[in-house]
Amino acid sequence: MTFKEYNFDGLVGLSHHYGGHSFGNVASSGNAALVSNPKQAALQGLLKAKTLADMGLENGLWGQAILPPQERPFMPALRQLGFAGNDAEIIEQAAKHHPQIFAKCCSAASMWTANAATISPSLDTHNGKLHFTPANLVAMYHRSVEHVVTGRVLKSIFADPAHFDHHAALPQNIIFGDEGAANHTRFFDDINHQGVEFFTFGADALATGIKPQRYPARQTLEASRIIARQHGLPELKTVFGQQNPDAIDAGVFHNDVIAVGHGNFILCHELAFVDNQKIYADIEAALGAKLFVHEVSQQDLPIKDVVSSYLFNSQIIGNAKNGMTLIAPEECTKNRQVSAVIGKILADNGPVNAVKYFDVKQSMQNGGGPACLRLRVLMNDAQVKAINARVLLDDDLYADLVTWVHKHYRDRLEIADMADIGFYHECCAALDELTKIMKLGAVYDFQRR
Ligand code: SUG
Repeated sequence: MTFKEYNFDGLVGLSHHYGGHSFGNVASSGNAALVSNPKQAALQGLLKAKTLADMGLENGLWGQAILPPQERPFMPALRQLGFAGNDAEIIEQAAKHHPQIFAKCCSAASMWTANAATISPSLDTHNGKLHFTPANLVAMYHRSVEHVVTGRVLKSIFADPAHFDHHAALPQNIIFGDEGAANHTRFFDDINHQGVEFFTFGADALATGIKPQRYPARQTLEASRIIARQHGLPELKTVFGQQNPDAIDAGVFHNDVIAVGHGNFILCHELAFVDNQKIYADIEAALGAKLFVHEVSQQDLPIKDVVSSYLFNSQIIGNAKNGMTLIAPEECTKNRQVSAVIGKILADNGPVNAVKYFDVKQSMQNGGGPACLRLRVLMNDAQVKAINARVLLDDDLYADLVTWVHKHYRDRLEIADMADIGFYHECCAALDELTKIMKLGAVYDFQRR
């Protein structure tokens, strides 16, 4: 069986806005209240996905798919918070009297599908099935409401129980804080063989070990352990490592803002982990093969530039044999030190030999780069065939989605605009049409009442 990696990119939702909802996400906090452009955001994301789909079609090395956005304003959350009446009354009360809570219930953050779930390919798991655990995202309220619909969407796409195993999100408690694939990287030497699953956590919530002081440690060791256990990963092929608390306090809220791994390669900053050398050694030992490491020093790239450029939130695609490509945010071209670091990455003897820049500025302004926008799923042909929805991105789906965005999205959105019941109806009409385009079934609450 040959396996191929599919990147599932999140389609940006109609309510994409700058709400300053994420404490510790320096980029998003700094841009709070900026006017957003949801149409441009969705088109930027789709163009990145389509470019990667075309490249993958040409070389046969990877695939590209799309995950849908969620329903916002999110009525089930508003009802749970005590707002009552019909939809218009709920929106009016919430927006008027509790505008901050209302805006959180309008967040389009599900677009960062790296946080949607943790996925273990069938090559690694105890029963030879592909395992999914939606992330509970408990650290931030506006994200903690995502997991039910995320689970529903994943079950709708990956429906066949012969191939796919779905778990519920972990309990909604900070001891079990889980941020999904943003803190999970799979290494492998041969794409068709068992790999090494590497979990990074911000703190051990059950111990008095080192922790960030200023900003929250969103992912806990306990959460990572549960996922490894329920996916049935062999101990010898699983590595746990702690994120450097100083980096979290500097705005590195997820590990994928300071490290990225692919195949037998890791690119990271010297402040990525509590003990970088031990982590490289543990991964290499579990891999049973050489791990190529490119570590960037604080001198070459200070941590504040790590956060402003999002260099480490690049995707890495391709393989060691044919060469890997860095899919980097355009912001990297604006910083001389970052350019010099990229020059060094390309010049060393590691697997990366090309870089391609993408404009995903609308997402970047909320602290989400190219790698945040995608969820990696390694599948064989039988698993791809078992997919139950129209999610694999080809010319036709791309054309349909671009037309759909042009038809439904606004090009200017402020928080106050979402307080209008008309906006909610606009979003529901658009999403209802989207479920038909993508053949998803009734995944949204407004379709199930
Ligand atoms: O969870 N931003 C997201 C960004 C997620 C990036 N994902 C990864 N690194 N994988 C977050 O902080 C901002 C929304 C706002 O503030 O309006 C937000 O949720």
